[in-house]
Amino acid sequence: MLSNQVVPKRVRVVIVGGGPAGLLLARKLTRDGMDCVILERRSRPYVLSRIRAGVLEQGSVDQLREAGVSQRLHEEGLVHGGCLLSDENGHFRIDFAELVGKSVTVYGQTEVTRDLYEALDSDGVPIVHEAGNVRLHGIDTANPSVTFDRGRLNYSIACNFIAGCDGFHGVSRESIPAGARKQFEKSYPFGWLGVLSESPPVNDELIYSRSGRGFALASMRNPLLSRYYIQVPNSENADDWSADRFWTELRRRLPDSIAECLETGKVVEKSIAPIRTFVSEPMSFGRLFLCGDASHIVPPTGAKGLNLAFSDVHYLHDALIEEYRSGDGRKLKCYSESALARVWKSMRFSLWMTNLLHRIPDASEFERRIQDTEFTHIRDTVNGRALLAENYTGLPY
Ligand code: FAS
Ligand code: PHB
Repeated sequence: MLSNQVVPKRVRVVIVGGGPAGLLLARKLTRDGMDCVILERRSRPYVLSRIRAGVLEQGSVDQLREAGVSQRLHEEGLVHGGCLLSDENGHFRIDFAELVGKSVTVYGQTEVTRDLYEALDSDGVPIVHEAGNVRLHGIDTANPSVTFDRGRLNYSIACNFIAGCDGFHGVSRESIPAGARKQFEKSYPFGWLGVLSESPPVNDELIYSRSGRGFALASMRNPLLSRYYIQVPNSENADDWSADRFWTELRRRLPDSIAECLETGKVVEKSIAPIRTFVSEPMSFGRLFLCGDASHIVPPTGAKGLNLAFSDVHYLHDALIEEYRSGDGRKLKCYSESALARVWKSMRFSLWMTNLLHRIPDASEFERRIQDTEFTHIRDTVNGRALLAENYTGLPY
């Protein structure tokens, strides 16, 4: 779908990828007078059909508010001052407000994406959907360009900079020569089987449960739409999980006092997301700058994926605007280092939360004792709880 107008032959920034990173960057650049175009491989209905993240850090909420895209977020988003952690011995609350004076907002990534698309349409930003065969050219020159096709037509757009916001499976990261990239990754032998159900959430705040049967998470999208996850082996197939089988297993992994309150409903989405970690360094090469999943993937346990994408956008927008207004490219030169510093902090926290809460299949008895001790340290000490609250609500940019 070609929205707004025809494809420009030159813009200041070509943004590859119309997910949350690309869309927020486009909105911020446009509001500061920088012209851009978004090239998105999929149709808009397809992009808006994806069910992904659910929790926004305060920094992400602030960015959306400053970008003038937070009206519905403030009307419909659920501000949470804490969350529950549970195991076989019961549950306890992490009080974000008391520990670090901050909160998070529950508002689905799908809704954030919808709000951003609507804002960009009203800005008149060209968004090319179903852009095929996107290729980046001259990224290590002063005259980069991007070509793509759509239907039977081929297009070429000259630009000053390219923002690679095209996710883990995009073309941008791979456009950086392999010899110039260093990649770090760790995979887990399990994933998250997630369901979206038309039923009221079992609790008014999120519950992270570490049970002997495996991890479970009780989340939500709104007072009538719940989001639940259970840890399953990578070998599992979502089609083998009926709704009844899922609800039965979820109840077994929640504290009894909570499980008995679980209201089930029609399951409107069911899928398994892999639990993996990935970082590709650097996040820039010549005139190409990577944002979000194009450069890094964090386990969803710490609710950091979407928030890290917005963190990158904060740094890249800041750097592009400085260069645009003053010609000073220093922040652009430091972009990768600045963004990666926060990426690795979020990666550390996400790995820590994942190792704390999941049943690690090949863990030794010694490792299980250490995991139990770590969990009781969080439960029994203010410092332990404050460490979790500080990272979960979002470290400063
Ligand atoms: P995205 O992947 O969202 O967007 C990239 C866009 O680029 C896509 O629209 C894609 O179609 C497009 N694209 C790809 N290749 C292209 C090409 N060659 N040309 C043009 N466009 C191209 N995070 C959390 O915090 N909590 C969660 O619970 C959570 N659950 C997740 C579940 C799943 C199944 C997945 C895959 C991710 C989940 N995440 C979660 C992480 C997720 O929210 C990402 O962090 C977030 O989408 C990152 O946004 P972007 O960087 O914009 O990447
Ligand atoms: C979600 O609601 O999808 C969600 C919430 C918190 C997480 C991960 C996913 O840590």
